[in-house]
Amino acid sequence: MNTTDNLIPRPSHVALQDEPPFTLESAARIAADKPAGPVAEQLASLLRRSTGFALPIVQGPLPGDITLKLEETFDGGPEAYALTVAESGVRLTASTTAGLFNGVQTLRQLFPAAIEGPDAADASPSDPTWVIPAVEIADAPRFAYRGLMLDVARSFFTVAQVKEQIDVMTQFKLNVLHLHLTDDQAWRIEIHDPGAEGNPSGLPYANLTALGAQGAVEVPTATPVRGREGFYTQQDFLDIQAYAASKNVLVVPEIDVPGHVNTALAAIPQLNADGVAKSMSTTPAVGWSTLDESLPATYEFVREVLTQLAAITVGPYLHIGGDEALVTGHENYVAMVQEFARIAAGTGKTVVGWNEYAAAELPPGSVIQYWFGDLAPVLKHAETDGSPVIMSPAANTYLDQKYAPDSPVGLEWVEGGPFTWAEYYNWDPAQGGLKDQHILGVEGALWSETVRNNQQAQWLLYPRAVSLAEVAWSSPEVRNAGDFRRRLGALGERLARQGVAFQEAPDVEWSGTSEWPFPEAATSFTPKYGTIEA
Ligand code: TNX
Repeated sequence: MNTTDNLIPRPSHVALQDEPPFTLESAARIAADKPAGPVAEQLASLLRRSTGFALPIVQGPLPGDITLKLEETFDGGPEAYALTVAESGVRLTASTTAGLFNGVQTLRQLFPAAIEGPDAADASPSDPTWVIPAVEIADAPRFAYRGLMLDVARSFFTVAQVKEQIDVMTQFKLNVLHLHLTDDQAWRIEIHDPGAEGNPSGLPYANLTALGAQGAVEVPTATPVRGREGFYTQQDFLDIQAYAASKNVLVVPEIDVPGHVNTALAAIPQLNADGVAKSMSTTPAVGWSTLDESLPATYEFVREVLTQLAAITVGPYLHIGGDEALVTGHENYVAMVQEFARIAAGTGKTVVGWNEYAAAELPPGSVIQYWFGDLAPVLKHAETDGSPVIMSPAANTYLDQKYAPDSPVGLEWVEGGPFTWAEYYNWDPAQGGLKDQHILGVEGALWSETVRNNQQAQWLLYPRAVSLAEVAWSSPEVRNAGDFRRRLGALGERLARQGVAFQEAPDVEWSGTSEWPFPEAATSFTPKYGTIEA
């Protein structure tokens, strides 16, 4: 076994060559043309940290260099890459910088685990550490959309924390970060007060964060630990997206309507039929708030918020939620969602919503994110209107669920749980009649009712998000659960060196250990549609 056997996600083609290996020497350089410069710079800074080598970025390669090459004619799809490792040098080819970025993640894993640091002193000087077997790799993703969702509403994550999450997820070629920005407990994105002209009813938009940023969830346990507070300015949101883009990650913002809206009802009195603002709430209960279908202010509000959000969203998608509107009434739900989706599409973005919204008529091309319940309406939209589907079935992708009954954090309402890396590995997104061509991709959601910092989030994410990364990237032909378990074991040392917390799944032989990020008492609580009332 060597590093070519340990790659995660598993590439389409890996052919070990019966030739001498490549050794990265201190005089090596990284050869890259201008457009490949930023990716080359990222590779260089990663390698410099642990090797201590200078690794300058240059134009033409010499023997012993690593070459990054953009070739328009290279085919295999926009994210594909080819990697050749030989004694004479390393050559990475792709048609886009996204392809190069993906290849760099593979190259990173081909180096010995010591490449992850923490520093050069750590490497044994007697052993020529930076050796890679000669290998030919050709690789491309099964699905274009490989996402994680972070619920920054129930408990806030700062800009720095979000960037740190991006750093970790991208080594597994995950390329979408969905931010759940609003919910019953809090509102996390700045919305400016528009001038009088754009605000016929005088709605106090700035109050959404003035009041709503101080909100957070509080789970009713023996020693409740309140969620974190905070919000993103519009500039913060742009900053997150710029950072994400540099790592091949697209950000998808979500404003959850018409349910999960108590914060909006508390901040903007006009959204209530009686004109009286609701109180803020910390309950983790779901499905108890709704916008009012009959109020013109409802549509004014949604239009203004989505218009401002669209203006600061770099990517093509706007997520409008649509989940768990349990007190809305079906007809009102359908009427509102149809209008909200139309408004969102009117901003020029592609609309995304949780699968309940498939009950409505949607603008052409709208994306459906399946999480729970009947897949049939989703399939119907996919087949008749070509709606792309994001697969997030709770029992295979929900990263907020416990690993085991004694997990110190996590929820456990999803049937079939608790869930380990295996349940999130052993499933196929193409199910219930859906075929690969209907599926945009896969996303794992980290709801944050029980999570209070990045390390705790990482512990719930890893290794399960790694399972999802392979499900989303690798073709079924190269996937194998037993082999994946072995590769997870080898990954342990890398995660440990990166300082990433992970659950030491008891059925995996881990090559490194995780920190235990739970100084505080367990925040265990069970119900969802059960005993906690608003
Ligand atoms: C369901 S999944 C929700 C969230 C909760 C989550 C807890 C979905 C679209 N909605 O509001 O946080 O369960 O697991």
